[in-house]
Amino acid sequence: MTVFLVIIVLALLAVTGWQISKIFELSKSPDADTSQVANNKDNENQGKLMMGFAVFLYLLMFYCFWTFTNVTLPDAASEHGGKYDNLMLISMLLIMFVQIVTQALLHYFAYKYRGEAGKKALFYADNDKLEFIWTIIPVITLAGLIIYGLFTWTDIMSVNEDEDPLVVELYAQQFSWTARYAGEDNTLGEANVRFIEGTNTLGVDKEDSYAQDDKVVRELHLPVNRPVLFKLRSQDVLHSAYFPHFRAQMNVVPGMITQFGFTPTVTTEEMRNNGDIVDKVERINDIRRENGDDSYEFDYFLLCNKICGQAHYNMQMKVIVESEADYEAWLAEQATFGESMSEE
Ligand SMILES: [Cu+2]
Repeated sequence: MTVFLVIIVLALLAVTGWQISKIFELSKSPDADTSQVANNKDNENQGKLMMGFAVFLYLLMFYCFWTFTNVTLPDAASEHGGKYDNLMLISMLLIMFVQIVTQALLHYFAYKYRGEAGKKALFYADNDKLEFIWTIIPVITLAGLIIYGLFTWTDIMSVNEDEDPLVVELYAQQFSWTARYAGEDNTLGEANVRFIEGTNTLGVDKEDSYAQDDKVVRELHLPVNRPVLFKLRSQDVLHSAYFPHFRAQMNVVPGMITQFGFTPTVTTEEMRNNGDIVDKVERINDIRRENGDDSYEFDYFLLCNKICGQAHYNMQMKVIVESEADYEAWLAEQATFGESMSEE
């Protein structure tokens, strides 16, 4: 209802503005220039405005860099993360360079070649040499960028099975994540949506011998420097498993298993002591203190990055990266699937 009223008020304001402009038009002195064709003065003003707009764009850009770089992600916490960040940095630098030059030229030429009475545009059909140059430079640059990107992609996406990655299933549903560790045999038991019953919320096959030692948990613990291979399943709609700090993201698709592997290299404790994170946590806590909220402590998170419904924004799971010993101790405390099923 409020939205409807706001729309009506805005529409009425627009009509008022339009009517006022008509009154101004009518109240002009009869000898004023009422021609619809732009004269030299109009063109001069428009040209200067174009230059002013370019300056505004550059200032806005510098302002944004200055103000918002402190909300970007800290250094990557995974082995492949550095390569990903490099690719991103090189692409952004290239885009920045090209846009700074072309914006400047575009706005300057709009001013320089503004309309003037008696000035006639030069008729210039084509120039093969020029066309060749402005085709070949983007072709080489883009081909280089794409090939570099493809190599990086292959490097990130290939999972080396010889490294014996820790296999963990991530199960997505509206609006939560559940993790299933593959247990002693490092092999996940079969699962199917038809087996979902009672506390077996992931639909794990109770008859499957590989499933007995699986461990279903609501918090993800990862040993530092050990490759992890995530197998992703969804119960309902499309979700996307997103680990911003590890520079990892993969769609979670109902009816199929997708995967993503990475090696965490920075423990939660180490990341909490990272300068950027210390600053960021301090700033967040200043705001929280003002609002009378409890203080916040940094943690890695697995988020959902696909708008999957009403509570999508809150679909998250805490991720703890710790030493191998701490991880083993934590895992030993978790009940196996076989144990939790026999308790029923
Ligand atoms: Cu989701």
